[in-house]
Amino acid sequence: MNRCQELEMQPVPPDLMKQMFFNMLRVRRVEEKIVELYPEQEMRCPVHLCIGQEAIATGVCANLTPTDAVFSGHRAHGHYLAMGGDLKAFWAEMYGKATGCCRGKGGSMHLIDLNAGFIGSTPIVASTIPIAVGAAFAAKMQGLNKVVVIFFGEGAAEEGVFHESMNFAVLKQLPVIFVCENNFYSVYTPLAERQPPDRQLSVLAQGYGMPGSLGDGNNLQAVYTLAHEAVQRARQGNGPSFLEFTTYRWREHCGPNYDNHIGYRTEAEYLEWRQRCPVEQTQADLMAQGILTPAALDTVERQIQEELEAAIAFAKTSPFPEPHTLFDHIYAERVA
Ligand SMILES: Cc1ncc(C[n+]2csc(CCOP(=O)(O)OP(=O)(O)O)c2C)c(N)n1
Repeated sequence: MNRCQELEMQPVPPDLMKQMFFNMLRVRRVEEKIVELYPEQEMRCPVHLCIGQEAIATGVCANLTPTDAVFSGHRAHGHYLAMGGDLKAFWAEMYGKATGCCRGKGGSMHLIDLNAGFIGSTPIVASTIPIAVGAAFAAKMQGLNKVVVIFFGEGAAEEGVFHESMNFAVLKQLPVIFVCENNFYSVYTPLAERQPPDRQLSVLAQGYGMPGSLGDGNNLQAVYTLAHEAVQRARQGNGPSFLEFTTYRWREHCGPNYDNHIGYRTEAEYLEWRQRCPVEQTQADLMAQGILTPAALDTVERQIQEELEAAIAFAKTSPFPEPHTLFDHIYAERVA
């Protein structure tokens, strides 16, 4: 199932590796907390967890700044957090509160933090791809030095608009990076039932006229390295790139539980990927190289827990939106 090409790994500065590891660990702990609290029935929105896939969000976003722009879809928590999305506003949104990043009206699949360059996520599969390309077009027309990244699953590459967007991005040489998180399943349907076995998405992208690479999405360093190249290319005005990363979602498609027992995938396959946990692999590598110490890890784990507790308390004690605001903020207000 792992079809990655061998990548000549560029050295990444140790401090940056450590910082990316901490960010990835934070995404994991946030989602584990969702798993823990979801049964309380206070979060009433569907949740699509990215546990197992965190290295992609973290490694790609480490190359960006808040003046860049990131878009995503239904599995967006990692992307929002990796861009530095506000944690309190995140939790408040999960609880449907007025202090949430969509004023409590969106839930898990509608996350926005403009200050962090996280322009937004929506659950309609592939719907944010043309919006990201439009944002890249606007940035180019305005002469802004902005890179746009769109995260999506391999299922989104089966939508027509994906192909139109790829074509347009090449035609206009836009500063956009298509990041496909290939976790091999679209809900319960495996890739083999949806796409031809000998057609690799990264090669398809090359057919559109942009560089397409395939990397191990569970290897933080590999993700960072491939994304770094693509971001530089976009910043230098050399147009779009396509990055496909293989990975695996551990939990059910939608919800906090495991669903291997229902038969669309095997427990053995899950266990094989579980062995390749991006968090544990990076932690072991950094420890072996002396970049990470047990004491530093303890400190960060404590900081993450404290930050999480404060954010959850904020969310739980925040008010629900007032009923009369239901139809507010549906459309952007005209500025001047
Ligand atoms: C246009 C559209 N079709 C179908 C759905 C239902 N749906 C929600 S998520 C999903 C699977 C998408 O798979 P993929 O893009 O590979 O992302 P993953 O869930 O694996 O992260 C589907 C079919 C939808 N939300 N939008």
